[in-house]
Amino acid sequence: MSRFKFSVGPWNVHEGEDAFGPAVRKPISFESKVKKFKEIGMDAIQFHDDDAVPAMNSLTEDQIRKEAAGVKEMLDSEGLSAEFVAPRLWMDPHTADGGFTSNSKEDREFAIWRGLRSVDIAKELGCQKIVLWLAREGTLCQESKDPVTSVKRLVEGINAILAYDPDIKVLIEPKPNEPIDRSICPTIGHVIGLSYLTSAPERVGGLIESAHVILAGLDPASEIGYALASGKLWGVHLNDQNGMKYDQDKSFGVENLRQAFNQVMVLKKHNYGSSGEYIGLDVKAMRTQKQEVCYRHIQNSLEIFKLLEKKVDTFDTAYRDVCIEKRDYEALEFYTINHLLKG
Ligand code: GLO
Ligand code: MG
Repeated sequence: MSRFKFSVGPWNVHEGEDAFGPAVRKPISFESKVKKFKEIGMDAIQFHDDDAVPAMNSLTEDQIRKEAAGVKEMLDSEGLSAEFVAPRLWMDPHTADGGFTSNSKEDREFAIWRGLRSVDIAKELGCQKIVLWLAREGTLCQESKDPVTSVKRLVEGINAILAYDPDIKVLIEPKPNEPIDRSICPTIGHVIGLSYLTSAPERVGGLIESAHVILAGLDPASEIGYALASGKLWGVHLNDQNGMKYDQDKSFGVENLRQAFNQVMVLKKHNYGSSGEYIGLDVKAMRTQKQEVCYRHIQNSLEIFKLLEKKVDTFDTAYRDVCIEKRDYEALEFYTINHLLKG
């Protein structure tokens, strides 16, 4: 029995469109996704602001809160919690040049408005976490934005969210590129550094996604360890990625099992989850997957995580220590691979 709690977002069951082709599966209603997530074994749902309150730009602040309260009732009736709300600052025409760091003052104000509405929605849904995946905060053309000004603008945006509610926590989800070319916050080190520039560093932390770390050419378990050592790992998006190419969001562990094993190891060993943090899965079904099996990637990721938990439990730490003592890391490496290969 896993001691972890798991979460997923409605965008993880999508219709299969990509940059070069249209949807290949039928849309599924939010309600039926939520029911299915519960059935699969999820404990919480991750939200974009407009997953909870569609077309929110045309609603008043009261209407937004009311709609969010309705979603909370639905979650309660399914026995699910909300993990976080993330303002979707990459879809709207106002965010073509980024949100908090846009060159347009009006568009920066729009981004902050969406950030504050995300706080309102989070409160209604009973959660304290705002995730900022900074999709377009960076440049496509380096000369278009001064890098110092951009960092200051990002800090201003985060400060506005922190000032709006004293209980809210901001989790930055770093990603080095895609859709932006040069991101302001490419890694968790940048996130942690940035947290100390804000008005409430103790309320600014990170959410690490395995694929984003691999896209930065780094190792997920090491990045997770760095954030844990800093007391700043408040969310994870586990998935997998075949090298440094487009963002793939593959099922957890399907590309690099040893790397996945080491992520589970560090999370378990250092008590991730003991303050209520979730194991979030940010996985996408392959485009080839048919309608009737379009949740398979979530089921697989959960199952692989749990199987790897068992591998962590049965990892012979006494033997590891002997190898360390003798400085025989070839032996340790062989043992690890052999352990993973055994049924
Ligand atoms: C994309 C991100 C995205 C975020 C989600 C929550 O690369 O991983 O899926 O995690 O929008 O903000
Ligand atoms: Mg993610």
